[in-house]
Parts: sequence; C-alpha cells; structure tokens
Amino acid sequence: MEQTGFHIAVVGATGAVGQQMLKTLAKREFPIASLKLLSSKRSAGKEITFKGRIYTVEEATPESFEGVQIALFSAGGSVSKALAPEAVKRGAICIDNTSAFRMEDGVPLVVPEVNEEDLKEHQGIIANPNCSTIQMVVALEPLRQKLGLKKVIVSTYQAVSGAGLEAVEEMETQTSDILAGKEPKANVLPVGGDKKHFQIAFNAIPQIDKFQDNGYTFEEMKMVNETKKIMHMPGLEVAATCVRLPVETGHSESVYIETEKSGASVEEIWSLLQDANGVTLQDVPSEQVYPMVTTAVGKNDVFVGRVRRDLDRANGYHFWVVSDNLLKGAAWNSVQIAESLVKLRLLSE
Ligand code: NAP
Ligand code: 3JN
Repeated sequence: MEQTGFHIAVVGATGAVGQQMLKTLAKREFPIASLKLLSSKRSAGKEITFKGRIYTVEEATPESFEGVQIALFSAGGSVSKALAPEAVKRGAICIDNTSAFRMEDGVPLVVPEVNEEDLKEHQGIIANPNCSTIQMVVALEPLRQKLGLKKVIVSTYQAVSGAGLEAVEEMETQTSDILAGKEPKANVLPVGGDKKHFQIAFNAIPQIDKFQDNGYTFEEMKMVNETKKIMHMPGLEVAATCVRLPVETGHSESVYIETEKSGASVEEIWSLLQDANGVTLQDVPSEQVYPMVTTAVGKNDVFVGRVRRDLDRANGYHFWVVSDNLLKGAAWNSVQIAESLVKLRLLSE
C-alpha cells in the first residue's frame, strides 16, 4: 500500500547537516511517502537507518529527482548549483541550505518566524539562510516590530560543526594530540582552500570563510546581506565580526542594536522577546541565568539573555543570542520551511 505524505530527497544525507535533517524529519513526524538519501559517489552504498528502516545512500544525479516533491539540499554550493535546477525541472521544490541562491531575486530567503509569507513567491528554490544570520534575525524581529530597527553590530562565537564533520574531527584530534604533548596538525580550518590553516583547539580564530576585498569575510558579509533581505530592510545598517571557537555545536552572538524608538526599558524588551515565536528568554543576572551552548544544543529555539540598555545611547541595547547551529541554523529551519509550505498549501500531497 502507498504511504501517505511527500516524496522527499535529502542531498548531503551523510553530512553534519544532513544527519540532523533526518533526525528532525523523524522527530517532527513529517509526513513522508518515500525518502531518497543522496550523497557523492564516496558514500553511495552506505546504509542509514531512518525511523527503524534501512535506506541505502545513492549518488546524487539529475535523475535522482524524478518523482521527488521536496528536495532538502546541504551538500555545498556547487552541488546545489548543479542539481537544484535539475530537481526543479522535474517538479521538486528545493529547500537549499547553501549560499548558492540566497541573494538571487525570485528566491525567497526564509526564516519562518520572520518572513514566512515570502514563501508564496517561490519559483521552485527556497533558500535557508546562513546559521549565524538565522538565530540573530529571530531575536531581532520582535524588537523591530515594536521599536523599529536602525543599526545592528554583531560579533559571533561560532562552533566548529558549522564547518562540517571534517572540522569537528580535526578539533578532536588536535585536542587529544595537544593533551598528549604532541604537535597538532591543521588542514581544515579556518577554511578549506585558503593559504594557511590554524589550530582550532585551545584557540579562537577571527576568520570564517575567505576574505573579501573590503576586509570582511564572506561569512560576515552573508550576515549583512542576508539580514537586510530577510527583514526587507535594504537600508538597515549591519556590521559583523565572525569568530570560530573550539566548541563542537552551538553558535553564540553578542548583538548591539539601535532602535527607531528611544527609551524602552529592559523589562519591555524582555516582554517582547518572551512573547516571540521561537525565542526562549533566559535572563536573570542575579541568579546567573543566561543562554549557553551547553543548555541550547539539541533544542530548536533561539535563546536570548544578557539584555542591557546601552550606557550612552537611549536607543541602544546589547544582548546575547545562542542557538544550535545545526538545528535552527540549518536542519530545523529547513524542515520548518517544509512544514510552512504544507501549512500555506503551497505543496500538494
Ligand atoms: P559535511 O559534514 O562535510 O557533509 C557534506 C555532505 O555533502 C556529505 O553528505 C557529502 O557526501 C555531500 N557531498 C559532497 N560532495 C557531494 C557531491 N558532489 N554530490 C552529492 N553530495 C555531495 O558538511 P555539512 O556541515 O553537512 O555542510 C554541507 C553544506 O551545507 C555546506 O557546504 C553548506 O553549504 C551548507 N551548510 C549550511 C549551513 C547554514 O548556515 N545554513 C550550515 C552548515 C552547512 P559524502 O558523504 O559522499 O562526502
Ligand atoms: O561556519 C559556519 O558556522 C557556518 C557555515 C556555513 C557554510 C559553510 C560552507 C559553505 C556555508 C553557508 O551556509 O553559508 C557555505 C555556503 O553554502 O556558502
């Protein structure tokens, strides 16, 4: 008997994001009629268990998408560029985790808590923003709605899993090598393909992705450009500094904003955050309650705390935002987009 639900493909199913994608689909009981697990030739033939059933991973090719309704891509930008249009040609809606199409006109860049309605304009490809952007805009949106937003300055403290499974392995090997008194080897971070590699264990690296000519890295400019697109605020002033830390999973961010309206109290900001979808407020300084990676990982929400008024500006506020970069930053946001497509009747069963 044919199962009810959707015909799904997960491209990059063996990767750090792909694995979380499968866990999230299972946890959310997303209605699945059939599931294809796709990767490169390297992992083809590997077996993965999903909801008690064993699936064999296949090499992703244009023909893989015949009969697929939703394709979740997280296999890198070049794979998305080559295969997402092939999937669309065959009738699939692609939810793409890479930067390949994020800034293209006609491609909605969606964080459901902020701009779910943009999904209605899709032409086959929907982009999932960068993880650091996602967790920040979820916290910014309720403040923008009530107070208006003029300026955002963010510094990130990003986990190694954002750079993939190889980077996590590198950090673990370096850590045990250093603790054993051996010289650590660095081949992956800060970014594959750049001139130099640095140790991440016991370090903080102020480079995520390559540098652009303006002195900012691609990761920093993704935060700038994607925030403006998602929030429909081309004039918003945004600047970012992105730093990699030896944390396995969970990105943290120190955010400074200037609002249109002046003088809101910390209690008013708390109340806006408390009522916001997808936000958990953790802010009791006297009890040392604030968001941390150790308590945020494994959860779908964005955790916000350390809310303070700026000492000099009546419209300036500081806060701290933590989220699981592989969940809200990638897999959960993608599955949430798929759920929104179903809710908005933009997919037919
Ligand atoms: P990863 O752990 O290195 O996994 C990469 C995945 O892509 C593996 O499943 C790999 O399959 C597959 N792959 C590689 N080359 C392929 C090819 N030619 N054809 C088909 N599949 C191929 O990386 P990750 O951390 O999961 O990230 C994957 C991508 O997701 C990143 O490159 C990035 O674009 C995106 N991402 C987005 C965010 C975000 O902020 N939203 C965060 C992290 C990552 P094999 O097992 O066969 O190698
Ligand atoms: O480093 C992180 O914490 C997030 C990394 C995201 C990433 C890594 C490799 C390629 C991306 C992304 O999603 O922006 C990409 C990319 O698709 O450009």
